[in-house]
Amino acid sequence: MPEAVRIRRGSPQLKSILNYIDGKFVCGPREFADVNPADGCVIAQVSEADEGLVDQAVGAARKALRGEWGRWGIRERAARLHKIAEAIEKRFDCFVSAEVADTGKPVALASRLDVPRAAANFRAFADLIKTAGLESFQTETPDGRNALNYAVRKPLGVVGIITPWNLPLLLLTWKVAPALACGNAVVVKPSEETPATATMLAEAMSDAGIPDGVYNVVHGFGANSAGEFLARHPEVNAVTFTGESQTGAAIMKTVAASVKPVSFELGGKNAAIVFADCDFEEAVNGISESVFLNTGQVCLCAERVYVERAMFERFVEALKRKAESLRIGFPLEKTTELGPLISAQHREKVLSYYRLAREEGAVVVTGGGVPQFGNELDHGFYIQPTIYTGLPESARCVKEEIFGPVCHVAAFDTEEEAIRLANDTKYGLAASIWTTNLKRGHRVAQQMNVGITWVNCWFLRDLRTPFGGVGLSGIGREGGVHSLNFYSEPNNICVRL
Ligand code: NAD
Ligand code: 6OH
Repeated sequence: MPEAVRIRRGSPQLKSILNYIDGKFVCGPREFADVNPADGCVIAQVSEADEGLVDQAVGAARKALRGEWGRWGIRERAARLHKIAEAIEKRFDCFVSAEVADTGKPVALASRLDVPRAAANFRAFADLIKTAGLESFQTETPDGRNALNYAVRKPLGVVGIITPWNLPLLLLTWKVAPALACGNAVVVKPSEETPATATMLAEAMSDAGIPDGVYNVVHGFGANSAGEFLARHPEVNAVTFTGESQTGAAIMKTVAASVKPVSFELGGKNAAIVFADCDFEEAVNGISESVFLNTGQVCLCAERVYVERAMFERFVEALKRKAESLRIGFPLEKTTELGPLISAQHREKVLSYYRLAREEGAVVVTGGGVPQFGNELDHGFYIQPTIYTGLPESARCVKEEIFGPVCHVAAFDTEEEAIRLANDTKYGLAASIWTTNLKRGHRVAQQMNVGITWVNCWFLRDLRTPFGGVGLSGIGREGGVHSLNFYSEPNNICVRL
């Protein structure tokens, strides 16, 4: 099998990233550039799939369902999923370097979060599919006899998986693993910004003995490109998507014509509530991580921080010190804590919010601009971690998802007010609550209008738990048995006894 990411002839630095269809790397008719956000250099040319190639990928997936993959039982599939996890770990350093080059995220972060989670995703769903049962009911009939109802899981068929650039391999495998555990074949469309690791995963699939056509990769963009071609393909049985809420709306329109199930993990404008009775240091560190991790490019990041008035100034000062101490730099430097944003275009969007915040009357506590390095990092898409105070709750910067290393901190006086402010959003993905009062922690958590609430922690994940959002933050839940329920169709069998 050819290498997933190849050095292009005549240009030793430039790689070529291809589509992967039916176990082969395939060129499309056009190419686009893959840019390293840390220095703005083109690191690869990516082959874009046209509608014909997307159709071939879907056809390969359909064929795989009719082949040995479709005949394997749960035990065999689960064993192969464990092998995929091992194959990822075998290539750990390659996955880390590719993810760092594509996203600009710090090598320390990719090594501790993205790549280990990719392997963990396969292990978690391999184990779960072996133990997850479905309900059964003994039904009494009017004539005094009985019937037995039980359900079995059937794969959906071909699943289209469309993913974003912020945690590319983590979020892709979060969907591929349960889809394969349930016996589906998949066609994935990774973000055009981060095509490398989805392509490298093809090699891990091959190492693990996953039959050709079960895992296919098509590269390209969204509208009128591979993303849309995949979503509207009549032979795709379901679409699972992670990305912006507006994109979710567009995909929903596209799939409506062929009526398929969708699972959407979308944007957020997440709140954190910090009570004066919190463990101060734990809260400052936790909020700092929840605002700045991955340069604020995690859907779960807090962009609205509500702090009890009694300690507002002390907290803002401590968070400012923390933000100013974050080490911005080369992603491959082990001590780097903050990398660049994903692209020049995304930095322009975040900077437009930095400008808007000032127009809306914000007090700039720290940041608000672009750092200067005096070296090649000045060509990267770096931005300062930024904290604002003083905005009215109606400000666009308090209402709209920015997706950068930025938060607005506001004071509150009562628990009721904090809950009202946190819930005053069209989104509803995640919240965090910081208090040492156990009863208050539970009480407030249960009133959060979101899919995921953390108390005295953030982004602490157990893969068996439901994950998703309410409102503009998504449709449905994935995680644990929720994923199995999305990626399979129950067939209820009623047997007259
Ligand atoms: P995006 O919506 O721009 O793109 C995501 C994917 O959708 C890409 O692969 C893109 O090519 C594709 N796409 C775009 N338009 C399409 C269309 N019309 N039809 C089919 N496919 C299309 O998102 P992004 O900028 O890559 O990621 C950032 C966003 O993702 C943020 O809003 C963030 O909150 C959200 N996100 C949410 C979660 C979650 O779990 N809720 C996780 C990560 C990111
Ligand atoms: C969004 O950017 C992060 C999503 C995280 C997950 O989906 C997960 O499973 O941890």
